[in-house]
Amino acid sequence: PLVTRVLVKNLSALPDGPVTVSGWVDTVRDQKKVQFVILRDESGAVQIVNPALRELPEEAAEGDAARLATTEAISALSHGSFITVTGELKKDERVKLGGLEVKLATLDVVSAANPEAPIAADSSLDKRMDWRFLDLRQPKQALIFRIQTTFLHALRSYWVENDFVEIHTPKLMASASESRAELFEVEYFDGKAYLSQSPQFFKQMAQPAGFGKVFEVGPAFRADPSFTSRHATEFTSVDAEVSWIESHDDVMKLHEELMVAGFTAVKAKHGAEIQELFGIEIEVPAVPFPRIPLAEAKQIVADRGYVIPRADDDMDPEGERQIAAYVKETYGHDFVFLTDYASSIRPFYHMRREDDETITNSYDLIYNGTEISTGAQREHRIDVLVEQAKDKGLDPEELGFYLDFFRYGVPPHGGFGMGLARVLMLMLGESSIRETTYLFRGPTRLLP
Ligand code: AMO
Repeated sequence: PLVTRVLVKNLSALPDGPVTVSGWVDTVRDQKKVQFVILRDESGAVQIVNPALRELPEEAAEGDAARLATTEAISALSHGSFITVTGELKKDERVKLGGLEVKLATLDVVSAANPEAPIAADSSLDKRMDWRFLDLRQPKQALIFRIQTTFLHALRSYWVENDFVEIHTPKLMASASESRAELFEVEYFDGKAYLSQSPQFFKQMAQPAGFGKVFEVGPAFRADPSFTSRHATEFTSVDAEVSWIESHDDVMKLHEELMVAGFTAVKAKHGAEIQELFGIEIEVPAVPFPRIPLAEAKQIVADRGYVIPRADDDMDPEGERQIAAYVKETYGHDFVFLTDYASSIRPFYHMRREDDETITNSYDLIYNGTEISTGAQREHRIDVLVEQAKDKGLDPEELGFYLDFFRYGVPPHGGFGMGLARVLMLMLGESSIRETTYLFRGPTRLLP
């Protein structure tokens, strides 16, 4: 049977008496007469106390040999070893750590740790990535993934309550799903396959399939060689796609409701811990989020004295920071939808405006100064879609399977894709998505 251990956080609710706790050795204070071990499990830390017996008295009592062995075992404990302790729980207000301690009866060193720890608190991020499992033992790092769980759970609850269908689209593809430039090619028997860059085509497929509303949380791959703090070669993409929209505004409404659901749950469950470990007060964003057409946003940024250096029509990272600062000052909001991106910089499947085909019905969601998401209404009229594909230099032949979706009755639809690690990075004020990705993948990182 499994050891019936008690989680450290639950000790305070127990009466004084016998308990079993298991966890990792945090620190050992090995004093002559008494030994203290701070034991940490996934829920917290507790002090273990052991009256030391350094040598056998001439007239040794029964159990003295065992006490001597335990004392020596504690002296030899290395940081990070996994131990199980049985003993007597005793409340004691003088104990700073949780107002209780466990007086040790037996010690079982289940799995000893090498005494030389490969990383310390001040190790470089790269070194910490090398030893990610040890890095994740720190309560602050572990909290990130509890927050992620809560956030995604809230999104899922929203989706389930609102009748969405969960889909799992293939990650092996016969063609690109976004830009060809960022495509990973893999050998596929006698031919080639490509790793999926986005569930884009297949979440759209669910619309003519009659699913109505779908979502997916899954991996996306981008052969992006850059080493920025916000790019990974593999990331978790949070996608939604819905039928019967009138414009991208309906997608934005869905998007902001989801963010409110996610942030509300995170604040309720982890607000205090986030305050303590990250020094950040989680704010549930007010709806509607500000919406600013891109052209206007660029003018605002220019008026603030920042000239976007790129010749094309996109917003660069500094421009995103500038517009976010403006929105924060003007509306007190951390989120902003930038809308109406130029057709020239958007994929062929974005619907273009009826009155101005140089503009798409699309948006980017910026949070604390960084893009976390792209969304759009899709072009569902086959003739227009084919023209737009050609306009982008794409071969309609190669897109055949996708174009067929639009030849047998497809409702107007739209959706968005959002980078999960980016949301967490910006929510927690972290400087890189390496911190908020369980195991980061980048141009020079495939291990562990
Ligand atoms: P896009 O390419 O803008 O849109 O990606 C959507 C969101 O995914 C995240 N993201 C990344 N995160 C980490 N590393 C990367 N290399 C990376 N690339 C993208 C970002 C980005 O905002 N199919 C469309 C979405 C849609 O229209 O539904 C798409 O993939 O947070």
